[in-house]
Parts: sequence; structure tokens; C-alpha cells
Amino acid sequence: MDLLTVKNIPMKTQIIEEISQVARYLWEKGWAERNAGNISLNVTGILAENHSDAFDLLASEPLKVKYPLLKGNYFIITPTGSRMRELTRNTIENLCYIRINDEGDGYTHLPSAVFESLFPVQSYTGGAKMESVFPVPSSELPAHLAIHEMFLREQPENKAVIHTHTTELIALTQISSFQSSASINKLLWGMHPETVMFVPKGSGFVPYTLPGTEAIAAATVEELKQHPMVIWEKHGVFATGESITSAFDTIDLMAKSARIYFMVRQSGYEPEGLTDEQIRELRAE
Ligand code: 2HA
Ligand code: ZN
Repeated sequence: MDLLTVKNIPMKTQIIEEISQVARYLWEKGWAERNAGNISLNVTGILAENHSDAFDLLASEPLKVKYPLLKGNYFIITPTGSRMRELTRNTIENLCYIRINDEGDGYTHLPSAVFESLFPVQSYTGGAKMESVFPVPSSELPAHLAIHEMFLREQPENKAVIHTHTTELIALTQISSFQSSASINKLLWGMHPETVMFVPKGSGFVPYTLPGTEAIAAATVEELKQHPMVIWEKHGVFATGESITSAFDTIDLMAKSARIYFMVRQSGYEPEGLTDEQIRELRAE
């Protein structure tokens, strides 16, 4: 039972509640249809301590790529096929708890029952069925792990990654003139000063690439070295932060700007946008 040592129960409750709350926001915003989106959090040193002997008893799943820096790291990640709207109600049992092995080329699952036994929740059997009885990590696991490895190398303060299908931002990427980081940021910053103030590094942009692949993971990581968020053409966004809440806030600010843009266009006007000078002033350049 010491697979996962909970050092701090209030902290664990807080993390689970935060995941539940943000999953609800993603669903309520209309950004998480069916199984869309995924959330991961590096909880190494927060919730889990290394009990590699016990984890060695569990079946290891291979990873296609080696993540040397993630050796022995623990993650909470949403399972493949899981619904954000379900996660809001049965958070603990609808999450995956994984430990990257000592080679960095595989991972073991911590059964949620073990996690749960340390913090019991009532079981729930109704609602939409999970596609897998034993939760398997998100189909976007390669992107999540590649991002977390980059965090350890370059952005150690960052622990959280959210992928979601932000309708307003996806809509923008259907317009060819916004299919670049420079053009999409100029547009989004121009719609509201707080988008500039709170997302001064703006968003990266990844041209359409097959989801779930190493190729999209690599392109995403390159963009996230410069920006707290990346927009995937015609698909959605990946946002990063010190917490799940801060990653959510970045997406929310950018989506608000996109809504302002479309609202003005739908009224029959062309939005003026802030001037380059006004944006520079806000970015304190
Ligand atoms: O988790 O959003 O991109 C489902 C997806 C894959
Ligand atoms: Zn997706």
C-alpha cells in the first residue's frame, strides 16, 4: 500500500479538486466534446515518492521514445477515451497515475484503487462508459511527456499541461491569414489589453499534423519553448503553466479575444484592434 506515499492529504485533495474544476470549465465552455482534450500534471515531489521496487511488480508499458529526464517521475494524466464531463464527478477513479521507469522508456500504472484507498471516494457506475476498463493514458501521451521533459530542462517551474478543443481558436485557424504565430498573436492581443498583459509571450502555432504522433509532439515542444500555449491548426490548443488553473487561464484569455473578434465581424464590422504601439506599451517593450 505504499506505492504512493501521500505526504500531504490537503494538497492531494486540492489537486484532485483543481482537475475536477478545470475539467468542468472545459466542458462548460464547449471545448471538450466526447473524449476531447487531456490534462497532465507532474506530481513528482508533490504527491508521490519513489517506491520503484513496488512499481517494478507492475507490468511496464513501453514508450516509443525515451525520455531520460523523466526517469522515475510520477504523473497524473487523463485516460484515453475519458470524458471531461465525467471527470468532473468521478475525478479520482477516472484518472491515470503513472510512473516513468528507471530507463525512461516505459511506464507503469498505479491502479486508481490504490490511490483511492488513500482518499476514498464513493464508486459510481452510471453515465457514459469508459472505453477501457483499466484506464490507459491519453492518446496525446507523447506530446504530454515531451512537454514535461522540456519543462525539466528549461522551465522547471511548470508542471501542468492542458490540451483542449477551444472552438473559438480552432475557428481562427480555418482562416489562412491567421495560420502563423505572428498573425494570430497580433489579432488576439489586439482584441483586449489584458490578453497582452497576461499572455505577453503569446501563442505558438503548429500547422496541421496528425494528432497523437511524435511529429506533432516535437513541433509542439519547439513552440512551447517560446510561448505558454500553442494552437494546433484545425484541432485545438496545448497550454502550460505552474498549475492546471494557470494553464486554463491562458486558454480562457486567448479564447475571449477570439470571441471579441468574431462578435465584431458578425456585427458587420472589421475590428480595429490595438495598434502595434499600444501592444508594445502593454508588453513594456
Ligand atoms: O483526447 O483530444 O487529440 C482526445 C484528443 C486527441
Ligand atoms: Zn485533441
